[in-house]
Amino acid sequence: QAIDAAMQVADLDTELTLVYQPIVTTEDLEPIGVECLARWTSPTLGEVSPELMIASAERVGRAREVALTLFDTALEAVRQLPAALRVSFNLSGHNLCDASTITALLERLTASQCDASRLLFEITETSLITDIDIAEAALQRLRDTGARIALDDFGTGYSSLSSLHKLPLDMVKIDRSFAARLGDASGRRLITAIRNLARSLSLECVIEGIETEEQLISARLAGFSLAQGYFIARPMDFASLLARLNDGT
Ligand code: G
Ligand code: G
Ligand code: MN
Ligand code: NA
Repeated sequence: QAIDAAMQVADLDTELTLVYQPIVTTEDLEPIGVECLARWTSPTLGEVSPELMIASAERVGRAREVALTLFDTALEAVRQLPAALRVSFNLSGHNLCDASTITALLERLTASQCDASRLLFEITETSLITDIDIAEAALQRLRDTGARIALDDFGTGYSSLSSLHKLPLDMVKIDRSFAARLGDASGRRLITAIRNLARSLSLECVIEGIETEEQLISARLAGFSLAQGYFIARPMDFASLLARLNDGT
């Protein structure tokens, strides 16, 4: 496969970057954090989606290297952003289930002297399926630093409902497929029920994929205080993020 050939020889330091998407309060659209999203520009293939990039890195044995390269960039962002902003970093199931990857991430975190409580690790429900005990141990190690854990794409998996209460979690991110259903009454009831479930477990809740003003208003009415999506802000490079934060818009 061309993608694996390109990944095998990729210069990760120069070909991988992060873009940043604000997470804001629904009340006044004030950013409370940013999610880091990977971008790979291959000299031979051009832009490759993060899903394909991550899958290829796993196939060619570079998943740990990719995670660590991106994490260094995320820690640099933590250093440069206002202390009130939390920085979310996505971890794949492969990363989570490899204890030496977690060890290496923790070493980078310590060496950076960043305040770990400003970091949030996002994991998906599907990443928990392979081995829930190993994943749980990894989450505990990450959380022991003071970093927080968010369950991403919430509502699309099927493993988590039974294990939700025993996992060390701080936040759930409601999958963007639900935001599209804010327009109809039955969708709103479903979304409100999910939010109530999160609330009863004392989990913070972000609704993702807000693409219109109507969806933002409905999300606010449904009791969501945090949101993310194209209507609020698209993922952007670091310079654009700083400009936007300084703008106050
Ligand atoms: O940025 P975009 O919407 O194209 O991301 C597509 C998918 O890739 C999302 O599910 C997102 O969580 C995932 N993704 C983006 N960046 C990273 C990353 O740095 N690590 C991992 N594991 N997944 C990522
Ligand atoms: O799985 P995860 O939540 O990490 O995925 C984040 C991905 O969702 C990013 O690739 C980002 O580009 C994309 N995304 C962010 N906001 C929106 C949105 O409002 N609509 C859609 N369709 N995608 C979004
Ligand atoms: Mn995410
Ligand atoms: Na998500």
